[in-house]
Amino acid sequence: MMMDLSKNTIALILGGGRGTRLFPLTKIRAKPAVPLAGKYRLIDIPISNCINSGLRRIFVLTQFLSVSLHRHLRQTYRFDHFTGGFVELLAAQQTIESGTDWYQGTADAVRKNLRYMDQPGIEHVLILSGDQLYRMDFRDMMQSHIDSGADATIAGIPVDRKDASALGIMQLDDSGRVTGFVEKPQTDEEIAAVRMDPAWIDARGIPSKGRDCLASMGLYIFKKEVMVELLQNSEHQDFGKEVFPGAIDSRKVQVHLFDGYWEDIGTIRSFYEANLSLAGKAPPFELGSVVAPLYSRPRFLPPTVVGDDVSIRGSLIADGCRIGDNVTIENSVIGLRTVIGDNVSIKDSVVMGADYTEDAADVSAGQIPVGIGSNSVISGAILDKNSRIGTNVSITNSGNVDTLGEEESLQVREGISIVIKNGVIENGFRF
Ligand code: ADQ
Ligand code: ADP
Repeated sequence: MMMDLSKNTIALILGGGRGTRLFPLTKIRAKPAVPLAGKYRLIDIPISNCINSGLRRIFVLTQFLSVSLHRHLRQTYRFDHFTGGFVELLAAQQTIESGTDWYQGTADAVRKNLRYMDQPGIEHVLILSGDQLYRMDFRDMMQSHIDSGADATIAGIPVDRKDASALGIMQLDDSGRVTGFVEKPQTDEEIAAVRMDPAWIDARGIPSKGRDCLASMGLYIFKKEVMVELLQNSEHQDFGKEVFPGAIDSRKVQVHLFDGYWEDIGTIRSFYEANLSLAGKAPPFELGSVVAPLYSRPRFLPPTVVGDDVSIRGSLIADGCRIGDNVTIENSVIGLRTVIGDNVSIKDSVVMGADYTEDAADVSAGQIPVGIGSNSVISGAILDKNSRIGTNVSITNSGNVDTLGEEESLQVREGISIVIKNGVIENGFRF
């Protein structure tokens, strides 16, 4: 019989520290609220995985009491009275016991909210990251956790050595118990100390394909009382840096192997590439899975209207868009309510769309309307929501700039041009 997580498990989604790696997308919103794939938000991924695994008691930990995040959660995840389910936002707050600090790290964020785990019948706590794209049935992970009798179970995925230095790398014994844990090993010696024999991975039914490191996916199941003990009796700030390295000798920490698509989307480049990978043929992650759907806020938008002589290749087009004549869209994501003028070309870009549909009458004289004006060319860019791109604009980063701007409407990070939320780009602007 399938595991039932509905009564004995709580999920805690780590919604993000300051989110500086996703600046400027996170400058005015909490990371979990960042739009993804034209109509979702980052937080929809872990929450959908929870719901599809039968887990409906969900806390989201965030640094900012973000209005847009709160609204999205409130309007989307409404469980009926009989499931006992909830999605609740726990923002870093000042309390007498925990002081005035923001969360100092992942473990500290959980420590400051331990009292919410103290609910009758809760035996396990599932800790998830808020900035990853993957689909997992947490019941399988719970099965491994129960079968091995572990105090804590870490989801692990084989990776190449070149990816190891950005991740927590684990060494395992033959029973799958974690015997070594190094957070983000940088030197060859550090990696050698936790390297696995690819044959070990092959022997467990996962083709290693030469991958000789086992990375922590940042997804953990703890026995609740063990987690409380580990956090209450230490000052550890971070799971990867301190809690696991300190716990593996005295506690039974096991791995749950996973080998599906899994992508960390915590940086501008990985976020951009993950969005575009969803737009292509045979995407690595199926947005439209029937067995494990991806949920988001239901909206009542009209179908997208497309003009004459429009060519759309390898792209996602969300609802409520208005696309003019003679437009070319290639390898791009076009988000909700995007307005595109005539003779526009969009390539390799993530256009997030708009929060509202602007009537012509709403645009005052001289103001640039929301959307992309006629005769503009956009390539290699992220256009955040409600941006106003004028006519005859070219945003192609023709000079291959890597980083630009802090305050301007147009910024560049990791070689990707970004027009910030509500940003305005004047007619005829060229970059
Ligand atoms: P990182 O992703 O580098 O490595 P971290 O920055 O701690 O670790 O973020 C983990 C998750 O927690 C992210 O979703 C992040 O947004 C969130 N987070 C970070 N600080 C937070 C805070 N103060 N309050 C709330 N949420 C916060 C981790 C592990 C590695 C593992 C990778 C896998 O440490 O061992 O390999 O995840 O991606
Ligand atoms: P972001 O995607 O940048 O996080 P938000 O979700 O905060 O953005 O959306 C911002 C816009 O959405 C606001 O300008 C606001 O007018 C509009 N909005 C949508 N729903 C609501 C609502 N229920 N209450 C108030 N404003 C809303």
